[in-house]
Amino acid sequence: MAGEYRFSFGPWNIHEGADPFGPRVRDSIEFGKKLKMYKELGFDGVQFHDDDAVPDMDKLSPEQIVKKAKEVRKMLEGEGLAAEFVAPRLWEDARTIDGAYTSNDPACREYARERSRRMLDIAEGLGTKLIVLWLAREGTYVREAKDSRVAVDQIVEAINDMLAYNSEIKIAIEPKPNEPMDQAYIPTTGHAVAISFLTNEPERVGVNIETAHVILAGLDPSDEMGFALAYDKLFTVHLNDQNGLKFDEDRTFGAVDLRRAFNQVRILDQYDYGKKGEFVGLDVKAMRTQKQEVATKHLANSRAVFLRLVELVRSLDKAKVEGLIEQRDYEELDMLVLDHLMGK
Ligand code: 3MF
Ligand code: MG
Repeated sequence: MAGEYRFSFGPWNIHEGADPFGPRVRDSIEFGKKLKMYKELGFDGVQFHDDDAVPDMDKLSPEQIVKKAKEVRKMLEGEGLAAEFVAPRLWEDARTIDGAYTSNDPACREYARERSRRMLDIAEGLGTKLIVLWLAREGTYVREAKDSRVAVDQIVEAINDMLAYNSEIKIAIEPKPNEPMDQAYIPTTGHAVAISFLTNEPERVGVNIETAHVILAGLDPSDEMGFALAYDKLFTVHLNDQNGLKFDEDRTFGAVDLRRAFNQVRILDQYDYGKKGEFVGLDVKAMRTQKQEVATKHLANSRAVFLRLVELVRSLDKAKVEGLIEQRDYEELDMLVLDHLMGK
């Protein structure tokens, strides 16, 4: 069954534990060493920010960037890995303080568009056609500071620019309602799907649904996945877990609400997610309390939970489910699922 699914994570998922209130608590692990951990942990795909692949890319020429990306591709091949996607990191540079594509400063907007083109060169060098767009700072703290009508046009133009620059790539928007912004412009799956239809090539623009982000929006992750699947726009997922409306926790998949995880696996498995080459992507963070030697357990555990839940999804008595739906006995259906998850 593991063979039916391929899993991926990003190098940022093995991290040092710094948070806004305290410094790192674990040593950094060099990129090459992280790559060696992928297969051991059961993973085949690597998710990238552009500068995970090409550090300090803003100081390099386009040719140097491509050369470096191709070297990383060789490293991946050496480990039997593939790049799943590349995402432009548009939230750390001083020119993205006020947003990237929606910054009020035209020179900063141009930086974001240029950086996005270099990111596409990196994707090409790494050999992936999937781009993820987490629109981190496209939003406001103060509503009057930007025009939300104009912001949509600016995001659409930036996406059109990328679609035209490389005719083979597909873009998965990763919606998130808040953090770092108070209000983000593309907060949910519905917004991302809607914006795809404003672009020049809607079929090339879809979504990356992250469990925690959906929960932060007060919605249900499996229902959001169903919505995206209905539009054929679930290009990838960022599975994790989240305990209510707090900071983005990126907990181990299923660790907070096993039934909510079960329902995500259920809809993915039911609708053949992965059969067109999609990875089961994780975006999970080791807790700050975790010691160095065991700070990758969140990855192996998330994968193990996913695979156990595939078994539970497939062994749920479908005839019983249908019978209870027929009788409209949803209390009994509730109990059937609970018993199943409790191993009865
Ligand atoms: C933020 C995220 C990000 C994105 C990543 C890829 C750091 O909440 O989830 O992870 O997933 O940048 O776009
Ligand atoms: Mg994510």
